Amino acid sequence: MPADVPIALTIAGSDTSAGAGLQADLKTFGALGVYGLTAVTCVVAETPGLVSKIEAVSAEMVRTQMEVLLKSFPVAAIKTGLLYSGDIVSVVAQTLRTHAASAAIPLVIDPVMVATSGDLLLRDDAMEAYERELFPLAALVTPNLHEAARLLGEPINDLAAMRGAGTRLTEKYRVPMLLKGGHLPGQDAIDLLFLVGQVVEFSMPFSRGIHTHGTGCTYSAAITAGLASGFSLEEAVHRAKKFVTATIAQHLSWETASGASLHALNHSPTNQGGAV
Ligand code: PXL
Repeated sequence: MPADVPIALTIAGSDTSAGAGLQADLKTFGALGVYGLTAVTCVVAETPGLVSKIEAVSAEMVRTQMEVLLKSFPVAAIKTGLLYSGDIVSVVAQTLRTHAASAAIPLVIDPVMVATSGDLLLRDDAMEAYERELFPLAALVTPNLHEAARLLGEPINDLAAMRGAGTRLTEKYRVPMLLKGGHLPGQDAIDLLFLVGQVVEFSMPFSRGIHTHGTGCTYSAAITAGLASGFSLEEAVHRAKKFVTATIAQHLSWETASGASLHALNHSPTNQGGAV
């Protein structure tokens, strides 16, 4: 890689099955020409669809990982994934305020609460810390519809509700929001980017019947890679949407010993939908 390769940092959990979490982030950064750094928040023992056990790293260790990296590397963009607990959310926010705010490094927050499998990943005490301490630092927050519904306290069942919810969330937190409509029924996966006073729609064909473990992580990592590479928020989302669609369309599959089928996103798609 040339010397001026951009650097992105992910602060996230480890997914043993490597389709989501910091493993997805690193693969995505690499595929998009960005050098990835990691600060691990927790370790999740899982296979796609089944979380067996989660164990947190201490909040102090999360702080130390971030500090050594931010003091040494010219980090161009940062993302957060699974932060697990209120203590970790607070420490991440404090450390970013001290070491990243003055450098104006854009922060993408993927407010991971629940896995695609439905398993709860984030502890309840983390919600308040997110809202009070971390969201104000964001260049972008990327909730899926379940997460957006939990933040607003109301269900979001169609595109019209999504538009209303995005407007209210942007007013509530005063930061750009990307609402991901992948869980709505329909032929297309529609996402809405709420910037101050403007809504931009992104739509790509929806691939049904594929286990899409890790799409949220991959999407926000690709946006972060775009920001690290100097693209505007809108352009970074546009390119990331194409990339994530390619990772799903070109997914990998295997058969297990018991005859079940396993799917994984292909984080090195040969055709990135024109994304690079
Ligand atoms: O996809 C959400 C997610 C994020 N981060 C980690 C995970 C998962 C889902 O299982 O394990 C570490």
